[in-house]
Amino acid sequence: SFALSVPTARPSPFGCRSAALALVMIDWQRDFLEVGGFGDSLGNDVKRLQAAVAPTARLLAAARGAGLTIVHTLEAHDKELHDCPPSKKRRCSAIGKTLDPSRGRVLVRGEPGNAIIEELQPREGEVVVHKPGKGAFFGTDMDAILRRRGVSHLLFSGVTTEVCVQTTMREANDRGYECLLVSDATESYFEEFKKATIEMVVAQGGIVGWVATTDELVKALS
Ligand code: TIU
Repeated sequence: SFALSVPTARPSPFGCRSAALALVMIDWQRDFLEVGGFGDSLGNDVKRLQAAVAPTARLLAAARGAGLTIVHTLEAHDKELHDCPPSKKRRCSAIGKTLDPSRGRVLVRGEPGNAIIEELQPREGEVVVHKPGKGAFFGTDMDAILRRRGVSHLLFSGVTTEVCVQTTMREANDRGYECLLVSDATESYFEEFKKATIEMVVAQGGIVGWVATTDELVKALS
């Protein structure tokens, strides 16, 4: 373990022991990034999310090199949708349906469309958390897994910035974790929502946490 420092993070310097730090990779799944998937079915321009894939791959490589805990999350429901509230199903009617046979059922665990994209595949020994909601702490073992490993500080990458990433970051912040959003390792279908999320995280002295870039993190991790 080593002392990690990001002196140029906003709104103030960020630091911790590397052993206390985890990289949280939120929902890098085909459902959100590919044409024909869930994000597309909601009317979004899914191509926008591609911009964050290469920076995230660099961040992931640096985090692995530094020996950080790596957690991958997936928005995924069980086959019977027992863990999908009727309210969610009513407003996202594609959930559980087969829109494209090659992708299987939408947002259902284990289906081809529910897999993490090729570029960011988890490795053996990394944590994979399936979550029924937008936040990764609701209805999961996320908190227990992190605490058991002595993790107190979290780096966030993923899609989409203002939905699953921000929800999870706020859940973590309320549980006492120190959270940093990696600004170019996250992306949204809405440019203005990503920008607003970044600004609201660091406003008021860091009311939700910190923001820094992949370059700043790679430097701190190497
Ligand atoms: N719709 C949207 O922007 N996002 C989601 O539904 N899930 C995640 O953000 N992962």
